[in-house]
Amino acid sequence: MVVKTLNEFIIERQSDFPYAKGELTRLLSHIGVAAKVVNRDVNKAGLVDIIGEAGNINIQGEDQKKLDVFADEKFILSLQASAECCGIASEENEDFIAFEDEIARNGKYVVTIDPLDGSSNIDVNVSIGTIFAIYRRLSEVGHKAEKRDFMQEGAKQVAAGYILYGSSSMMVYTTGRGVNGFTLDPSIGEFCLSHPDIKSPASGIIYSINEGNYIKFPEGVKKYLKYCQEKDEQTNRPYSSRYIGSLVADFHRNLLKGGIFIYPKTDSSPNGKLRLLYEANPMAFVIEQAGGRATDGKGTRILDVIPEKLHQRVPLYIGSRNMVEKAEEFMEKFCKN
Ligand code: AHM
Ligand code: MG
Repeated sequence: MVVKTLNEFIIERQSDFPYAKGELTRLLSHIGVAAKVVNRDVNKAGLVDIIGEAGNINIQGEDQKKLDVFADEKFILSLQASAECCGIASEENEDFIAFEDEIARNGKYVVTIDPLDGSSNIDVNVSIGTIFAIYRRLSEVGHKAEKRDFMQEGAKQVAAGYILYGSSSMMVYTTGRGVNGFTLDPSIGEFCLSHPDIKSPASGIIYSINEGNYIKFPEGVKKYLKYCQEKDEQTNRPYSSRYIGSLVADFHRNLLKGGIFIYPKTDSSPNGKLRLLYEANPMAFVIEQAGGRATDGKGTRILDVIPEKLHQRVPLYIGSRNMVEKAEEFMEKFCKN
């Protein structure tokens, strides 16, 4: 069987964009290379002394693990070396980084990235991931990136995707023309096209939410969960509850099998937990391109939210279209504000 590598596929798809000069192509392939480097270290994390906390607390007030730091560095270096990216905003750093060197300043794109998502799962050998989004810069080419380059609504993304470091590792991405998935073949060290044109099933039988927070959930979410657990043969209920605690892994499973992932606002976190720029927007772009839906649970499309802060959080309802719409119905009915 002839395999198609990520690089071959990216180059082949360049012609989808009539005026493309290969810049986005190069940027995406640099992300693919950094993903392989991070994957190698994720895989040997149990063998060498790179597991454990680095001793820093990141901007979100959470413990930063060593692998987070490693992944952050690798992606930053790789994006800078791509010569197409003038700056990067990472979940792990308080402020965005505007590359100083002249080559990078001529880059037309900026990247937002969660270099290692699901970090609480690193030291227990559970799937983790990387999430990225690419935007065309607003500031002038030749100058340093500015904050406004990163503060664009998700609808402006030109590409987005994720890497899942799981039982096998995968890269899934979109450039706004469908969603494609590539599995890393370790024997040849290449991501190979394994999931062409991924479609999100309109409905599924999986709901994913951290039910430990139940008592703090909005009434609409509590009622929706009850609905998921009730018996109804026509809609295949009760649904199954599946929650890994790594957004990439939970999202990926639901994307392939059909399901809904919810991280709602709670009494203690009025905007939920997940970050708009690094987590919600890229996943929302992917799910919409696969035919699914992503909103804040109150009818606002995630991709239409205008960012006000780099590390802004947003409630996230994402997955199979019919399931997200049903959850929104409950929110509409039981949560008036
Ligand atoms: P992280 O970026 O610090 O890893 O946090 C994000 C993760 C997501 O992957 C996951 O969906 C969520 O946090 C789980 O949160 P919780 O443990 O509150 O359920
Ligand atoms: Mg994260």
